[in-house]
Amino acid sequence: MGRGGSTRIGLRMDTLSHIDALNARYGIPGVAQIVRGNGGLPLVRVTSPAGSAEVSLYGAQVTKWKPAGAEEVLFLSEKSYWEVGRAIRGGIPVCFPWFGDKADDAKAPKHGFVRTREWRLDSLSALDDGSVTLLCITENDANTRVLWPHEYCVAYRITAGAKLRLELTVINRGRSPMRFEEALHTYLRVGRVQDVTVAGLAGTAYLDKTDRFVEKAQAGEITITRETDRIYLNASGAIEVVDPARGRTIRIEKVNSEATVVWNPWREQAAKIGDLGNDEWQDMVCVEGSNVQSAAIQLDPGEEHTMRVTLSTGTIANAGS
Ligand code: TA6
Repeated sequence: MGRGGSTRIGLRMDTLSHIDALNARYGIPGVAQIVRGNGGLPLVRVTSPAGSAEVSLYGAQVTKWKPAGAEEVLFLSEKSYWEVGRAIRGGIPVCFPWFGDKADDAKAPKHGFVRTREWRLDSLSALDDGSVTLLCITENDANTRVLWPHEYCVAYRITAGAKLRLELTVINRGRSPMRFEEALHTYLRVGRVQDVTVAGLAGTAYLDKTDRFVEKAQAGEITITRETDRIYLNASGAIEVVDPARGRTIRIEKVNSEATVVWNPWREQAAKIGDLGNDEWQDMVCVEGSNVQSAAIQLDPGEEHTMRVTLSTGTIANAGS
């Protein structure tokens, strides 16, 4: 290439920002763009015939998803921080390689460190059924090794359309066995949490985080009547969140996920969460496909594991009648 040509290209690359460069490479006109989201964080905005969605590359966090013709499914706090170093409050944070506090280090970041890192966008494409699929990747580096001494690759495929399909693959690239926890910490948007039923866990044992992790048995379906923070074990089946105020159900189907976390902070705990608006606790319930506690995953060198969570919505027959 002649001198003038390379200079021109050099100048263009200098002036293109990181986000513009991502959009030039991966954007699909009219279907998916990479734009500056809140706080200037890179955001993949999907507007496909089957549904719309937003995914922040910071944390590979789905922050919005709406099947065509339906209402928004995910809760996103009006007071969320959009700052590097802090997790986005709402949508679907990815928790890895531990869940909650790190067992041997109380100062380590809660829920691991991948929700507060920018992930690499690896591919973005439109599918024949009108949905859009993207692959985000995060890998170990010098910073992660300080917190967790393993070599890994996490590849997260997000497919947004009439359904939202989430596939989290973890690969052990090191030379020793690797044990980790993972959770897709899904904040569901509900009409009034006090009216909601979380169905599908009746009879299942859970660890009650509000009561020193004491193991209890779930009697009947779950209703939220106070602070609820539970890890259901041996809970690989589908869950249905029945939301009479919005006249809809949200179904959560899981593959290779043995634990399900259900969380609502209720009034008093919510007041201590700086990035949750007044009374917003009533608008959300978290139902989290996960492998945590006794369901943590162990991988030998070279092995990989994929957990899949699929969300879909339905209407409640005779809602409002
Ligand atoms: O998934 C439930 C939980 O572990 C709760 O204990 C609660 O603290 C919540 O996650 C939110 O955690 P965060 O670090 O995002 O404030």
